[in-house]
Amino acid sequence: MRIDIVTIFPEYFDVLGVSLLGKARDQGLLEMRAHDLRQWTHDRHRTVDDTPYGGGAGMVMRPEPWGEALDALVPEGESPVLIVPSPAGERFTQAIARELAVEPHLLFACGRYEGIDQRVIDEARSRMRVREISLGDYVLNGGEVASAAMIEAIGRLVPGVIGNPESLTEESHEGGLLEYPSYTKPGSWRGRDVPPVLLSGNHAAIAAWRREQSLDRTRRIRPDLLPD
Ligand code: 6GU
Repeated sequence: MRIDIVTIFPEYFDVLGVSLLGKARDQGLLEMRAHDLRQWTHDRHRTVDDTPYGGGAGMVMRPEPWGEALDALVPEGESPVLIVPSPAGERFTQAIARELAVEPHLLFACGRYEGIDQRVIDEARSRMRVREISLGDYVLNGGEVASAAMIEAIGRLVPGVIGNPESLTEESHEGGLLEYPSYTKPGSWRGRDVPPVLLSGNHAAIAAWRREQSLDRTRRIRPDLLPD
């Protein structure tokens, strides 16, 4: 999978060289590149923003550098998915991560300030699939951290990125419930014992206990995930 990111802060994406995604990049499974939007400016100050038409607080990103960036990064006849992180977008979920994990090419457009001139997104829709996506109901200063989170959620679902694919099926948000609690050695720590059922060797009892824990945790913390 190829992932291009356009941002005025490419250094935010240094994290993509670390840990699992970094290894996947070294192995050639994920080809991730962060591009500085300012390379597509032509004025002395490398301006990317301006005041909003209609007035109001904050600045809006001008369309011209974005148009040139998309022209440069989208090969003729190719249709990547353009992802525009925005608190005004649809809410990001594991289901969306799964949909995007099978795409050969994703392009993240990280806005700053009050966002990107809407014509960039409208024009892009005429030649590629566009998704405006929000991480959740809170406000970040720009799309960079949101993009990094989405890239991690999507990238780890690309075949080969995670060594043991079974570890993907048990986790929170894959089975519709929150994940059960996990324990490792030692069996007793600061007066707290590992639940005895996990030491029983009874696989059916362990599975039943884990399911009950998942259900209980989901009822307490995320009842909205349970069917009515
Ligand atoms: Cl995707 N962008 C920004 N700026 N803020 C957010 C967000 C995205 N998701 C939640 N808050």
